[in-house]
Amino acid sequence: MKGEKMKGKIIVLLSALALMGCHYTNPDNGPIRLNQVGFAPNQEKTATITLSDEQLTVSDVFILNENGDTIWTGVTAETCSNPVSGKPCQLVDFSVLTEPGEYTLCAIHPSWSSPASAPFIITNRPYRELTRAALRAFYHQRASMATEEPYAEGYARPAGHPDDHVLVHASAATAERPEGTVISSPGGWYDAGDYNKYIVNSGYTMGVWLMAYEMNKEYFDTLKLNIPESGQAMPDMLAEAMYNLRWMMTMQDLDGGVYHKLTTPNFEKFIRPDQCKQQRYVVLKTTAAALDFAATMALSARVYAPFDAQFSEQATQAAMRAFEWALAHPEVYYDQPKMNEEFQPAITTGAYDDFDVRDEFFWAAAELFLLTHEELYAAVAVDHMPADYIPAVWGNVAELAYLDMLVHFEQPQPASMEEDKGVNLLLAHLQPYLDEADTISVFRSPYGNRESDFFWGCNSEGCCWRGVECLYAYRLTRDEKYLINAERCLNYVLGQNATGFCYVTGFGTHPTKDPHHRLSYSHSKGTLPGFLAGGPNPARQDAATDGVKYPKNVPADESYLDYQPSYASNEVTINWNVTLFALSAGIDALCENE
Ligand code: G3I
Ligand code: 9MR
Repeated sequence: MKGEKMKGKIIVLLSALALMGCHYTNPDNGPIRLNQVGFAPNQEKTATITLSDEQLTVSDVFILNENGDTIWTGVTAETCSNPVSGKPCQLVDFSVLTEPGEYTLCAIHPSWSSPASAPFIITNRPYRELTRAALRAFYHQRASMATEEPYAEGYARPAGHPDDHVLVHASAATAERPEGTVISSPGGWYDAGDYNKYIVNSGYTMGVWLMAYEMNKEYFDTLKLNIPESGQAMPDMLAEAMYNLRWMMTMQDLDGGVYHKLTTPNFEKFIRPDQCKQQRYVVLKTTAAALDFAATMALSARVYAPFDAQFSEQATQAAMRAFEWALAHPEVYYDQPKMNEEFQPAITTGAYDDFDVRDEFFWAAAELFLLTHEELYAAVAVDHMPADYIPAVWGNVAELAYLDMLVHFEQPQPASMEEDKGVNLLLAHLQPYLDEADTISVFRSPYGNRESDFFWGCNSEGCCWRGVECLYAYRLTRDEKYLINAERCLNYVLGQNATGFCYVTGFGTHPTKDPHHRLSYSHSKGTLPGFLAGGPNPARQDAATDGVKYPKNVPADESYLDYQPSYASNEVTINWNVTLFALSAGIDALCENE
């Protein structure tokens, strides 16, 4: 009894001491993990406390307001173990807190000197700035032009890669355009941390982009991006995309085929665009490039019709011609090593290789059918309807077709594509992850609970995209659980995760700071804001690179280095940023309508 009393007194004392010191002092990831960007008043709000085997629970949790007053005391859920790492964690649910303001969550634990979370905010528009920055990232990625004030918002840089003197590579030579023919293919976005431009990835990016627009037209119609085209006839986000679409059009050869990429033979050094002098080439026309291009152009023809009829018509023609080329060349795959055996100069940059193009046929045919209602396209779509439901990524685009057909169900559909089928496939795909979020997840997230959740680009291709899928499910069912799980995915990339990083540059208290990004690295002002890092990747394809040293024995969900040379965990890419803003915009738009 005496011992119990003593223990009680010690806890009270510790709590008092800790309270006095309950302010955020940890410059890196403290033990309390939460969304560092903010919450809307009525959202679910949780934090995850990471513990150690020596101390499996915290004694108290409470929340302080800006004045240091305790405005909430709560309890933690029972200690459970992170299903990926086995580490003990406790979840705190403080959803009852709805008053806008800035707060700190404190948890008392004898071995912590500073038991506070990073400060977090509750506000009515939590993700508008994030969405805007994630979209403005694409302005920074623009090739062939300088970024200038007032648009560059502090990150101006000179132009590089005019791409008006691009050579046709031997692999892409035709009678009309023999090897060495000079073509002009300016504009578009740099793909990623590197300066090349790849059609397959661009196509996927445009698909997610334009579908996100259609899901949240009103939101995007009023979102000001401060780009040179702002104030013109179309919404800023469509104007930004147009910069890339116009480049994509230049990648179509006279015969309708589409070059796989526009690239230097080898990756450039970490220098500014204007310092890059390597010759650029357009390389091999592939089936995947033609089909991703066709799908993109068909989708663009629909979306831009109200704003630019001429472009819409041009896009329709380009889509049809690329599709026809693909039908005539159904198996031209991008096999870089094989290509290099045959043609010079050897090309060693990103491959975006894909040896199964059934899903690309499905997507292109579906988009062309939605646009033209011509039976030919319906037949090809039905022929290529996939057996499995696989989340959309650059190399598997079937789900984009499903989702686009689903939200346009008022239009004719290819036979055998009944509404229930598409909806059921999506919901069945999501259910196990939603169950995990409620039961085993220490992050309350439908993402990050399996080893297999961690791979190159998983922050986007896994996490943000799962959130976007949840937004589609919410739209189709209006069942709140899908919206909550979309929000949980966003919480995850914004800080409620195993590393404690907010994986978006320039956001949160512990953001990614040193991405594998030539534009950031070579800029005198440092890292550009609004970019999503690839994320934890236990495959560590970059482990042999100089300086890349992952800590030993870290679990899959912590296999991440905020270090520029780590291209397999810390690169940034257009296809990843598009899922980030599709998710944050979708949630923000719903917060706004509340
Ligand atoms: O498909 C297999 C899967 O079966 C296996 O379980 C898993 C294990 O790691 O690997 C899967 O393949 C991975 C593939 O992506 C599909 O996701 C490869 O290991 C992985 O190496 C590959 O990574 C791609 C990477 O290029 C290397 O090719 C990324 O998805 C892709 O985003 C990335 O793209 C690069 C461009 O080439 C160049 N520009 C930058 C860009 C981003 O890093
Ligand atoms: O910088 C390159 C990055 O954009 C690519 O995604 C990555 C994978 O293709 O490759 C990076 O380049 C590295 C190369 O592959 C290996 N040597 C180190 C390069 C980075 O400095």
